[in-house]
Amino acid sequence: MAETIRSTAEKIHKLQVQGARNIAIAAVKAIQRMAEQTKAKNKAAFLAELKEAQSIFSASRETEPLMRNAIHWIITQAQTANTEKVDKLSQVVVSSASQFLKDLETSREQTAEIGAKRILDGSVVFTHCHSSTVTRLLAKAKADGKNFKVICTETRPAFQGRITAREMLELGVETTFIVDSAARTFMGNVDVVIVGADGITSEGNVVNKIGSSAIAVLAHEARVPFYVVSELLKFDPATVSGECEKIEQRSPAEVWSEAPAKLLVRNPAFDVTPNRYIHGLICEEGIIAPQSIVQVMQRRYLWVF
Ligand code: RUB
Repeated sequence: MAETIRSTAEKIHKLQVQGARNIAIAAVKAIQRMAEQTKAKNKAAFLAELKEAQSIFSASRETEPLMRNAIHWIITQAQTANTEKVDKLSQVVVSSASQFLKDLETSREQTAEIGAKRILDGSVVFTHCHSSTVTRLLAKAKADGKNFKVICTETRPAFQGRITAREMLELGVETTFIVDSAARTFMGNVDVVIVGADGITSEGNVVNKIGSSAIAVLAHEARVPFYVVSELLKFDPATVSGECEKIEQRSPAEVWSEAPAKLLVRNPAFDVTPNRYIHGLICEEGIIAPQSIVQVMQRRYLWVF
């Protein structure tokens, strides 16, 4: 297998690349490079290389439907291409990967444009973890001239909240950084909660960084709207046929590297926020009810099913 696939998958697994979008982008670019450098002798061998890359990336982080959808789309373009020539198939992969990345960028810009309107001047925005989709939305709100403050959690155990905090400070946004367990203490002063997503199920439940569902319940208790910002392609089509989204279980050492022997340390990376706690799903389609996700996907991205 191409070195570029293995090394990218390792970076993804180790969180050197984090967040669903960045993970999908890294995987798509690696597949693009692999296609450019392929030494496959025929179409079957070329498709086998792509399939192997697909399973390596799927195993690198298992709760990443955007990455899976992206790879599925690219492989389908190669499979259905009306050619047996490897150099032509390589071109198909390279150009469909570029198209995918371009469309993903467009979706994020549309999403930011729509969501920024929900950031009111003078408001306090609460976020959790680091979502590049959320920070793009907040950058757009700032560029639109909105003045707002951000409260962000540190996000144990991997501290992705520090990335968010730094990005907010770079934008010139007054930012307060709190431990995850302080969320309820601060929720009373919050106007809106916005988090990203790793996955969206067929019921419109949202899989995101561990702790998101607790924050959603706190927002509900405090009557604060809780929005999820996500490209529609984070939808997982397997959930339609009854599969549950797999929740990645990470190494206990990330939580406590020198934990006492016999102590059971658990480290789920994500949790599921039920749709009833979600005020709206901000996506390239607009702000939609999470429960309408299957209908919207059937209309816009039928190929994922
Ligand atoms: C990151 C996380 C982010 C989503 C969305 O978890 O939960 O909220 O991935 O991010 P991790 P984006 O750090 O474990 O990857 O909007 O950038 O896709």
